[in-house]
Amino acid sequence: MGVDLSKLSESVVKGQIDEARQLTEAAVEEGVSVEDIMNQGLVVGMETVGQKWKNDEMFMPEVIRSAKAMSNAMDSIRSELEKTASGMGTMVIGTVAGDLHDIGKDLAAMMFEGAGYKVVNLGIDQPNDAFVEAVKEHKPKLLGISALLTTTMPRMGEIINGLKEAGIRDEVAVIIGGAPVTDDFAKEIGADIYAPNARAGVERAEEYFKAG
Ligand code: B12
Repeated sequence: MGVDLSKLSESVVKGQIDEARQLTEAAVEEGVSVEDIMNQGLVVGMETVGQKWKNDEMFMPEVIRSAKAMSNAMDSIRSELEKTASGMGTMVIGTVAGDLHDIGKDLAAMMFEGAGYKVVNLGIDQPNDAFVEAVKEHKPKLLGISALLTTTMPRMGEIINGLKEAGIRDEVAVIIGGAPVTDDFAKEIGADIYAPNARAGVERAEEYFKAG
């Protein structure tokens, strides 16, 4: 009886790609909601991974494996996630030009997807214009920008200026993240929301929209 969702989070922490997917599929079959699968299983697992990484208890290849386990498990509930997705609106997310880091950005994308957003993931090394064009095309509620290098952080401000020049700055909330990014930096460049991690991103976006 009953799939134990803590086993699911454990399989993510351990990077057990097949097991995470099987447990996810079993939970779906038993009628567990995708919200519970995400929030009590997959997300909990990935948060533990984040903590362990910070405490030097896990190494990068293991983190990548865990992220793969989570995204592979999410593939099996994607159609269900998409059903709820329209309710939360669209998010466009990408990593800035000159920056090849995508692990954190993809985690943020997965968390937002899990929270019910339809996510358009532009990928890494995206020129400023690609963000502006994507906002024009997809009309997202939220634009997520990721940068992991101090040398590429300035692109974030440039993208916001690009939105202003295109006359669409007020049509989208801008959320930024990445290890070197801070709250002060977000204020400095005029971003709407800063988040130190993916879960906080979802929460802060929610607070931002609630505050209107
Ligand atoms: C893995 C890694 C790489 C991999 C990237 C693989 C990949 N597919 O992403 C590779 C090997 C390619 C790489 C290359 C380089 N890297 Co590197 N890399 C890292 C490392 C070790 C981990 C980054 C990571 O994935 N962390 C795990 C994830 C989960 O955390 P995260 O990215 O911070 O994301 C979380 C939050 O920041 C947030 N978040 C992130 N983005 C977003 C976006 C939104 C919208 C939201 C809401 C939240 C959010 O949520 C995430 C999850 O909670 C870091 C060290 C570190 N401590 O960060 C260095 C690091 C970022 N790299 C660094 C450097 C210098 C480089 C290189 C220049 C190295 C070199 N000399 O070649 C190149 C540059 C390549 C390039 N042009 O981008 C430096 C940057 C220093 C700086 N301040 O500028 C770091 C800090 C290492 C160091 N201490 O020197 N790197």
